[in-house]
Amino acid sequence: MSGAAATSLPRFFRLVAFDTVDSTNDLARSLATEGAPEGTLVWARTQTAGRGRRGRGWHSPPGNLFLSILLRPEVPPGDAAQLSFAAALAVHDAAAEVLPGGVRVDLKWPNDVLVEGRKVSGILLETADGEGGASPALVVGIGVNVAAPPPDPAYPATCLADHGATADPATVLAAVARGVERWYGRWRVAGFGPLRAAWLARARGVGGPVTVRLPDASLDGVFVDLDASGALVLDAAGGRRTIGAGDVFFRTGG
Ligand code: BT5
Repeated sequence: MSGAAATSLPRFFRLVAFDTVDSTNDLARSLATEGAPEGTLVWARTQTAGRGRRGRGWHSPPGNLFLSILLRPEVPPGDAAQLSFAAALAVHDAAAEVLPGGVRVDLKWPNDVLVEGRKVSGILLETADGEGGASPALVVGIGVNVAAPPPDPAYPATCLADHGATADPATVLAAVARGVERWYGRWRVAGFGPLRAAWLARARGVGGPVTVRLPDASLDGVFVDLDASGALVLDAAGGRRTIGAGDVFFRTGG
């Protein structure tokens, strides 16, 4: 465990640090089932089975950042899914903090953070069963490429170091944790509205042409909005569609 990171985390968090785990999300879910409190933060130097969405893998070498935060929001699971946007905003702010001025950081629906148009972070939100019928816990998994990008990503990727950041994983961890506490706090007080507005202000491609890949189809259209639940609103050839999950590709350089 890094003493520096432990002391610079907001008091909301309880740090549980490892050298190597299979997946910080799996570990956080087990801790949740055992009754670990809200704010438990699992941090690992490396993962042997890091996971993306829909069973995809997450490249997890030492030097990058892997963490999972346990939250216990008192709302229906559908609303809790909005917290993935809190995490994306936190990573956005942390990246902007450690990168030199003038480097472009923006957000790609639903939860990716891009540096100069390339993916630097991914977020995986999962639920964990509550102990003895307690309300389900939420695990917010966050991966940030601090020192190395993956070899063969489906979407162009990068790392913070390649754009001039000198921060180590512990420093980025502390910045991300501060952001999660800040955005989670705003969500608890004011709901999704301020997060939606902040996300849209940092998003890439709003108003422009995108292709959205779904598990069994691919849709071309204009990315018109983020709706009040966090879904992507797409004006496609066949009419307006509201999309809850998918992969976005931009069709122009914008
Ligand atoms: C995500 O999935 O972007 C969510 C990634 C969440 C990772 C964190 S790390 C801590 C916690 N513990 C876990 O086990 N997971 C979470 P998705 O949008 O499905 O992106 C995965 C795809 O991105 C892969 O299929 C690759 O093509 C590509 N990829 C893999 N590793 C990458 C990396 N390090 N950076 C950028 N792209 C990557």
